[in-house]
Amino acid sequence: MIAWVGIGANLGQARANVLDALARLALLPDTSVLRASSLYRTAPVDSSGADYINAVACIDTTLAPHALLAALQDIELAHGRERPYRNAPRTLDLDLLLAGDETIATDTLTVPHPRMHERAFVLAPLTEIAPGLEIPGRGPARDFLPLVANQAIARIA
Ligand code: PH2
Ligand code: MG
Ligand code: MG
Repeated sequence: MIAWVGIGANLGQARANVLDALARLALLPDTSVLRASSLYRTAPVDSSGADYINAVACIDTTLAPHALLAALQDIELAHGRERPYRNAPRTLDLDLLLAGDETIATDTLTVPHPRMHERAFVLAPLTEIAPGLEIPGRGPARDFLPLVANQAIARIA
């Protein structure tokens, strides 16, 4: 399965945490990182605290979606992720954005990620590495970029 993972951090060593997350994704069983976007500095959206560092990775994995979700949560916990309240600043957030062309709606996992098309910090890195990508049920990811043009985002060299 080809899966797309959103990576974000705005607490602690945010840039280092995002890079470490990419390294840990590559170490998951039967998983390889096919593509990783640039890093982006982004203003918090419905969140607070420092600017975020965001990126998106494309992985090829034999893990099933819920097993992948659990593996992502393990990586978050390795970075001391705490969840004091919704959208709190975080040392590391890993979101399963897309899992092949699957649509999943369970108590613990919704794929495609329900807000990904509303967020420049997802759409910009995603379309950087996959310009023609379709969000199942919604259409081409790039079609949503004009709608988030008001969200502050800058690619980091
Ligand atoms: N993640 C959120 C809420 N708001 N804002 C930015 N800029 N980047 C994020 O990764 C982010 C956010 C919830 O996970
Ligand atoms: Mg998130
Ligand atoms: Mg999350």
